[in-house]
Amino acid sequence: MVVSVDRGRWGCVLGRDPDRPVVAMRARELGRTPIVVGDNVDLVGDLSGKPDTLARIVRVAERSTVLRRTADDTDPFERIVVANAQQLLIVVALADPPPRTGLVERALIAAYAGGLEPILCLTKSDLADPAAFVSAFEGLDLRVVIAGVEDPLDSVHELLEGKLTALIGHSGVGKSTLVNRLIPDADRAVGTVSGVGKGRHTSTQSIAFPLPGDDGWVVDTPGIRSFGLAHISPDDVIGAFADLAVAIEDCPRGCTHLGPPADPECALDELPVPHERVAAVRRLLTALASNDPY
Ligand SMILES: Nc1nc2c(ncn2[C@@H]2O[C@H](COP(=O)(O)OP(=O)(O)OP(=O)(O)O)[C@@H](O)[C@H]2O)c(=O)[nH]1
Ligand SMILES: [Mg+2]
Ligand SMILES: [Zn+2]
Repeated sequence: MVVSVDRGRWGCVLGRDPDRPVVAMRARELGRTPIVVGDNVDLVGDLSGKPDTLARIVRVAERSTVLRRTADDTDPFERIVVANAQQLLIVVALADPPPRTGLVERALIAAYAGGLEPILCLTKSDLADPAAFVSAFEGLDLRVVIAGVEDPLDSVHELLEGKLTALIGHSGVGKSTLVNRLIPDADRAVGTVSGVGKGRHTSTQSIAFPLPGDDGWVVDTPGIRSFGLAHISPDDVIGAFADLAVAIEDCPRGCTHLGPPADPECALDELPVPHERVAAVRRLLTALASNDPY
């Protein structure tokens, strides 16, 4: 598995020994195939992991999930943030920087479209109460964990057990702080939040760490400012909700599923399911249609 990427060199682990990653390059025949953290790859060459050795990646296995984003909603170049993660931990500080729903909605959309189960993870619970922010996502059956520095992490450990989970969020929300609490050996640098609402970017690379005591992994990622979704359609989002996905087969061609007045004949308005869920999914579709990546 690829655990790190740095300027044309991939750190790969055979099994779970992160102390001796095999450093590899991409074999020429792979061209510009993206290879990202979480990818399972085939290696040839020197696999000893000794200093100054360089293996070659000759094949990238088919991915079970893909978290993609673009710089903004018109950017044709999508990057893959992480491959094969079962879960996306969307990390939001309850204060400093102040929480905003926009980035969370966009991360949710990317998770649903990419086949990852999203989890909302709230930090800095010592500074503000979570209730108001959490209520913005009612109706999505979204799992929520509170993981401030003063909160016990039992429930987080439970959620992460045996899974590959990527952490994502604005700079300064406490991703690396959380990774260090979960994995003391990770020794991630932790920053200070400078200025109002703007963290400096302390982490500059994505790295996967094995969770001690079970076979799960967490991927710490650099803070993001925006989350472009140029490659995602409303149907990709609705696809994550099985009953809604079946329903929209009855929508007229070109339906954006936002409901009246834009889509007066949207089949989501005919459903017997609780109204909050359709409303919550439509809030995501509105965020997707807004073309505002921030
Ligand atoms: N009060 C309080 N501060 C916290 C909490 N969690 C993290 N911090 C502080 O927030 C600051 C930023 O934390 P980091 O862990 O570096 O944030 P990050 O999300 O990794 O930031 P980037 O690497 O830039 O993306 C540090 O000063 C932490 O000590 C918390 O629960 N409460
Ligand atoms: Mg960090
Ligand atoms: Zn529709």
